[in-house]
Amino acid sequence: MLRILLLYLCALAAAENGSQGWLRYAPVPCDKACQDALPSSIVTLDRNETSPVYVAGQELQQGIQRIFNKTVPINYDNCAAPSSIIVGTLRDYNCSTQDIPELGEDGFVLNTTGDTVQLLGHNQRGALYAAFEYLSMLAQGNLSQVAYASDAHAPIRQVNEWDNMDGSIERGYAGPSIFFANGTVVDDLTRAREYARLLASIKINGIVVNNVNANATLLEPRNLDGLRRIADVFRPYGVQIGVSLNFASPRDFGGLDTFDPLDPSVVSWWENVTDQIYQRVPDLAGYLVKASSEGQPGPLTYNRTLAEGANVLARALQPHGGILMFRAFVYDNNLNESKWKADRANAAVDYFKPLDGEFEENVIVQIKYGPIDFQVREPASPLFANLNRTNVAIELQVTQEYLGQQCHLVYLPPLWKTVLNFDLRVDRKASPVRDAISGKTFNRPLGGWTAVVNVGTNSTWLGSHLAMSNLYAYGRLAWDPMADSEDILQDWIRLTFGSDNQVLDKITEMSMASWPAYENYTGNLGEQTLTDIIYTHYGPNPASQDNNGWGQWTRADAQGIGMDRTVGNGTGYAGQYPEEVAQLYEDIDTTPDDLVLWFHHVNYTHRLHSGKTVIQHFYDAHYSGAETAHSFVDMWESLRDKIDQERYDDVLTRLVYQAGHSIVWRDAIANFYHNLSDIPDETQRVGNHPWRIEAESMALSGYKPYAVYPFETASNATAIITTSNSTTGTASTTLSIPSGAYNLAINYYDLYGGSSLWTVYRNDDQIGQWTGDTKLGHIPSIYLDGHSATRVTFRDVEFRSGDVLRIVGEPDGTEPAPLDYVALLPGGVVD
Ligand code: GCW
Repeated sequence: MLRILLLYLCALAAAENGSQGWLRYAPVPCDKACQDALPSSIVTLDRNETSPVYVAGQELQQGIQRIFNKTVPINYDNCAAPSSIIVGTLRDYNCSTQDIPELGEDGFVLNTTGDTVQLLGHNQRGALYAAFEYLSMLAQGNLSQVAYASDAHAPIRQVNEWDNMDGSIERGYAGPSIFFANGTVVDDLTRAREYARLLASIKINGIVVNNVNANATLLEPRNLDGLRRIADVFRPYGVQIGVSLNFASPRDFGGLDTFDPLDPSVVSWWENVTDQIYQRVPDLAGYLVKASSEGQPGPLTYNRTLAEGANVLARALQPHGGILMFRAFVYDNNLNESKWKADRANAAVDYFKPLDGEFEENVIVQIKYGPIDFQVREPASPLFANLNRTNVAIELQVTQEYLGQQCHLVYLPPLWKTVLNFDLRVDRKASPVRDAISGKTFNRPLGGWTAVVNVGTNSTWLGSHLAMSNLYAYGRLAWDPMADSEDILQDWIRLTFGSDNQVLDKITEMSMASWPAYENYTGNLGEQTLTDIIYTHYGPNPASQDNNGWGQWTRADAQGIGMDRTVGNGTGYAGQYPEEVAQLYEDIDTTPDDLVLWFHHVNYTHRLHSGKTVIQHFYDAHYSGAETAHSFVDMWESLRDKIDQERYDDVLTRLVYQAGHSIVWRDAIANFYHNLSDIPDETQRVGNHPWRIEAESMALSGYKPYAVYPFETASNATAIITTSNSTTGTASTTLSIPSGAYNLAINYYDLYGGSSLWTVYRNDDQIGQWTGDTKLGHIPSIYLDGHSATRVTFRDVEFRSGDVLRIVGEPDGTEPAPLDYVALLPGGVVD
């Protein structure tokens, strides 16, 4: 019995479900010399069990135990012991007289060169960061001698969670909230604690726990008590919590008849609420507010300025030392596309520039990286160059809202770096965006970083093992934006999958290729992602960009495409940048190809700097992007023997899905613009699929053709569905192909509302079977469209001419076993 139990425990310990993230601390081989070189004790300069320094001691002990199987005792006041690790604040460290460099807030010294390993922080948090950094070295098998001081790029390093009180998460793809359920804070905060640990290990010091589309019931006493519990869980890791507020709370929750920020009753209501929160959470970081945006209430309702609204909250926070993160994401979502000069991208500068200097000192304007909304490519928000008397922070997205919803591998740091490194040329001097957010450009005291993360209860946190590289890299860049994307990635790979060179190379190669590939098979040349902006933000729907008030327009018609954002002839947006940049973008000849459609409206036949026409670039990029996505599957499969089964299988499933969905994207976008422009692909790939058999052209029984909308999300615009919700459908065809082995790809639609069962036969032999219930985490669709379109592939199936291929579909619920086409692909063909 004991043996069985032990075996069971071992299996549990080895479970690779992703819950430890990059803090797995897998064993590292360590010979006698290595063992001898390991420290023999840990000296922790704080005994208080809820202090970050105490936690650092525990982390060191557990980490070394797991990595090297060595038990190292912890002492609390024995700083003289040689061969020990000393962790604490500089103030508490009085064991040596050697010079210690000046450190900034949260900074630390890491020194392994002397008798002792010194992990010393400017504050408690800094000491914990030093401990995690040292452990990260050890976990990567790096026992080298290092001595350096490290300081934060900026004081604000936060994450935002868009968690709702009912436990759902807006734009979350990894299950429900770890914080809230049924209108209140959950009892069990174990996962919250594990999250705090992950965040501290990447030097994140703040978390806003609820959605910016905020629910005022957060302010109910029981929920304020819940916030106290959440703060208690995060505090030992040096992470301060913050909350999103609903600007109409004084009226909608507090019972006042107004939420006018200048009304004295509203002012004192906010002061009172703030006092109540700080009674429970004395170190609350502060508030986050989305006001007068996308239907959220705000000061504009009362003709008050955004600054007047922000300042009321900021002043309520001042006695407590709190900060107000005020979002710049304010725009009119009822714009009129028939007006050539209307432009959503102009909104942030239009609203905020006139208010520069009017915000209280503890306000930080939180600016999305681009002027629209987390698209696959955007120019840097010009607002970073336009606020010289206001603190600013950048808002990034780790959750992949417009970028494949964690069902596509997209390593994001290279995208973020296009913005962080972009030189705004303020006053004709070097002024990269990263300097604006640190406060350097305009000599501001506060500033920094936030990222929308949206972790959920899924054991992998983000719903996908590989997506965690984005969270890890976000923290690393917020500490040091000069760090190299690939170096960060490789640290993450070693910590997550071990140090095998082949593992390192392949995951590096696929991750680094992933954002360019995603851009290639979605929206090119700065025309945004081209996902469905009205519905799921997931699959392709280029038409959804236009003819509505959201202002994410492409202005595509039969002749051309692109937003003219020049000053000379367009919306004037280019003129929001400092002069040198404005000139660069004003002129199509100096505008880089990858943003040409962002700034200019051109004919499809316009020649890019690359020498290609716009339309041919679309076609070529889409074919090449999909091929790259297919190569990820091969790369991953080459690691079959090097990765544990659990993670190997999970990642493979996602990469195979991504490869299939990249074809859906490729064909949808290529067909859409082919249809619109009527310009053929020079190499005749678009609309020409020699290996495909359309489902509607097969012999059907119990199935009927169905015109898919948008048309471009079905091959030949048509699919088949069962004739009723309870009729079994059969589609069959007699093959006339050269005999041989083929990869059999079948495109179907996986709808929300049912789990159909499909079975495929070659003559009477069953080749395979699948159900329509993939739960990969992206927002599902109730329609046959680019979100539900999915591919299943059976590899290396032998077919002979004359064989009958038959697919039987059993509908379920409201899902009528839809099929689009089958493709018999000779090895190496991607289509
Ligand atoms: O991109 C949009 C998202 C909304 C989000 C909004 C915002 C929280 O689709 O879901 O609302 O941005 O950033 O406020």
